[in-house]
Amino acid sequence: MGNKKSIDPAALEMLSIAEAKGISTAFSRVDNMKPCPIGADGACCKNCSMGPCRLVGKDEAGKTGICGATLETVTARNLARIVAAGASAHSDHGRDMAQTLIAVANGEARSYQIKDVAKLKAVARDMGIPTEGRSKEDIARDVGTKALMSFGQQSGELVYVSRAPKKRQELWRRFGLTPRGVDREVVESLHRTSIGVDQDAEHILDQALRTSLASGWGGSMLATDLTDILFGAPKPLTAQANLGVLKKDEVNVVVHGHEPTLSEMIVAASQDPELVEYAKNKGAKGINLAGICCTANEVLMRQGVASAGNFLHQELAIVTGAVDAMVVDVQCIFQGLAKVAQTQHTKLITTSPKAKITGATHMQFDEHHAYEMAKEIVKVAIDNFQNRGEVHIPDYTSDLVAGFSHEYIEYMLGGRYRASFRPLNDAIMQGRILGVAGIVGCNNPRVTQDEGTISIMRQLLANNVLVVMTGCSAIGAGKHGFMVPEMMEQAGAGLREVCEAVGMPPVLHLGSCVDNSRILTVLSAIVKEGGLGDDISDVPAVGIAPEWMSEKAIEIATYVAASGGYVLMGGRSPVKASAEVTRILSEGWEKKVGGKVEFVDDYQEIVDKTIEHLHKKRKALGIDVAKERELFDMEKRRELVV
Ligand code: SF4
Ligand code: MSK
Repeated sequence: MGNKKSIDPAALEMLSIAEAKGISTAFSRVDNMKPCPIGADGACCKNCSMGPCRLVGKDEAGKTGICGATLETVTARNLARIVAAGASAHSDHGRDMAQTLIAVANGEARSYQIKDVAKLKAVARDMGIPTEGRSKEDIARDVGTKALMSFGQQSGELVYVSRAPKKRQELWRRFGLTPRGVDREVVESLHRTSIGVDQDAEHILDQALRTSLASGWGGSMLATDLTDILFGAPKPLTAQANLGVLKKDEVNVVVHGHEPTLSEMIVAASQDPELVEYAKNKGAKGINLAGICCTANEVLMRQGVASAGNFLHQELAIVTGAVDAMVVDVQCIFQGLAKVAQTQHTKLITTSPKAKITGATHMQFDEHHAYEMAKEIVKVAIDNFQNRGEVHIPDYTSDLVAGFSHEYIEYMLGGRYRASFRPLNDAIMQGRILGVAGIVGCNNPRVTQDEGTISIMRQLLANNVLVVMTGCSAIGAGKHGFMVPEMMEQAGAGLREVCEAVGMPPVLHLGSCVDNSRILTVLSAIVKEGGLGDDISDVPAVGIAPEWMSEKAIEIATYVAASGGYVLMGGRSPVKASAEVTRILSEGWEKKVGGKVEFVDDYQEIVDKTIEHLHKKRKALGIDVAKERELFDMEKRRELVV
């Protein structure tokens, strides 16, 4: 890893301005804040006031808490709590979407419509809700209610568990890992990890697996589906990314956070002729909307709204002096934004009833009056345009193609009448595509911004690995120009041939952090299509989060492993203190659930391990020798189906 703060020239340009002006950002604060090595490695317990206990002694006594908790127990408990926090963040997002859908169905949130009726019916079918002869509102009310019930469900199985391959469902049942209810699993994790409850590392980590599944196949998957129902399943569209998307002569509104309910309305408000006229009267040429983090991904995937950048761009966007309002909801929002905003004219506006920031203006969002609220917020930005001081927008933007929902991938591969994953499975079986890698996750100022994402992706493409992306990694790839069809040039010959035939780029943007659930759906569809085993753990696929920082990233990694996937996380391991917990996450989980999580801080090693794993899976499937392309007739196709 390099010593540079970022490989993005726009970030470096803004950082030199921030430095010259003495503006503190995460990039500068990281130099003054050394991580506590005890906490970083998972060896600190502060679960009761007999401690905190720091289990760093050389002998057994030094590795035992006052209550007698061992290093293994403490490290496992810490990880389980990280997973529970991540699962609650994604799932609470899903809960909000369910409540919005019900309000829309009841006619109480008139700013929204049910845009994707086909998806509504597909979800209803999966939930066992009748659709025949019913209005979309009635179906939506039942879907929203059933979704909401998943959170408080006390027993049985979450409804989306049935979407997983049969073998996987049976495995979860066999080990008692099937999630019962979203909230129940999170609460049980917190209970079991409090002082004096669950004190067996493997048993604690089993609950971490179950809690993560409650998000992956529950809260997160619901968030994705319900958002698609309300705002439409994404389809490919072109847009732009990086700080250069801000406009000098227009009112710039930046939306940041995770939830799409307000930002979708802000998209509409920014195009409202009355407000555009108002902006012109104030001396601006128009209203320009851009996003940061996953709110950006939500409106990018569905509306083509430009992304001003990923996680570490949030403060830099304000340093440009061109952001008239930054509107935030929940998750991944630096408290430091308030101080940076004070150095400029920018209005920082918090909107969620769950999140206030000292020093910011709070305009609480209410879905029942969503459009009016969005107009008020945009008006605040317009009124602020004339207060701008010095403006410096770095001249960097890249074009990108986003909007690959799993539905669209199926359509893209098989065509309108025979939507199917068959061509992808065939390409993997023939060896044209070595396998699939999901590169996901955050930025982290402890490593060079975007370096891990880009260097790993570049090598995997050259090795014929199809790359799917979400979250801030996806924005990183977009900023560096990797999400356009021309990037086929970076792909190996086999991958390139497939991409050319299908007409798809070799790097697919699948959406926001909750949309990692789309990766689970794609993997299940690949298994169902046949020829690549009968469980997700058989598919040559790897998940990678090179620059992760959030609890949500650990939770995603855990549900991918629990679903049978191999996950490589960059950076420091939060379980490094315990060799036993490190072993359980790797060998232990691989033996139990077929997937595993490993922390590897060298990018080249991540690439090497990925390629090695894909070959290992191919060998197990008996497809490790490249075959010539063969046109399959129906009889041969039937033989393939297991
Ligand atoms: Fe120490 Fe045990 Fe209390 Fe943790 S729970 S702080 S290990 S005494
Ligand atoms: S926003 S969780 S920094 S990906 Fe989803 Fe980005 Fe990570 Fe937040």
